[in-house]
Amino acid sequence: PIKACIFDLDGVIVDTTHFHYLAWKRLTNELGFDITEEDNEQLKGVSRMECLRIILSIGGVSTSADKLYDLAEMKNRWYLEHIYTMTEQNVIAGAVEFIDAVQKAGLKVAIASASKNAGIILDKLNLRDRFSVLVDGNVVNKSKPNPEIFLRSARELGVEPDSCIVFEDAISGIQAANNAGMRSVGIGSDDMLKNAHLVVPTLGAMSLEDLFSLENFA
Ligand code: G16
Ligand code: MG
Repeated sequence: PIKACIFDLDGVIVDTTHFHYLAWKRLTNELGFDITEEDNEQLKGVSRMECLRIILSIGGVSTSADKLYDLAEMKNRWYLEHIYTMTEQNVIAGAVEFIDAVQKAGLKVAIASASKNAGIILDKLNLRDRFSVLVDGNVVNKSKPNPEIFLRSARELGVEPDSCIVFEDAISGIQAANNAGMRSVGIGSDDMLKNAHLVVPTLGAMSLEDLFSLENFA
């Protein structure tokens, strides 16, 4: 039976994806090249340093280890400028309502985010208290598709991986959930997230009936 739901943060509950994109774009422009929305798809769910490596390889730029940290730090400062402007308007429509319904149905809920800023974002939007478990980029260092972040969430929730449902917008996140032996719900487009057990356009489109229909997947 399904006992818990594990939610990714960026792109599932809050619309920070565009803020990450703007900050990375600013960094690439600073370095003399550019990235597109399409490049940004590869950056979803991937840790900050891993994103930086991907971006530098797109631009054909190589740099020293010291400089890497400076660049990542600079991107993060620009990203946080956007984060501080966020209001409840940036919470994706219907997300909180669905999470509340899941809790009322007696299931546990956790956040599993690759972001080191997950706590800041949850606090800013007054969402932190809703989740009994938060596993983020400060405690996990293996990037999705490694299943570590979801396995750790299940452990902290006190449930078995096969009784968890993961909600993810990133290709790497769906793979990580599947690698953890969990059922996955893709948030976004069907053709992008083909490996998910179910795909819905947003969390707001998800019903408890859809959720419990996942029981039927072994
Ligand atoms: C998020 C984003 C990624 C971002 C990562 C690290 O993961 O999807 O694009 O690179 O966090 O973020 P930060 O630089 O804030 O530590 P998730 O797992 O929440 O989608
Ligand atoms: Mg995400």
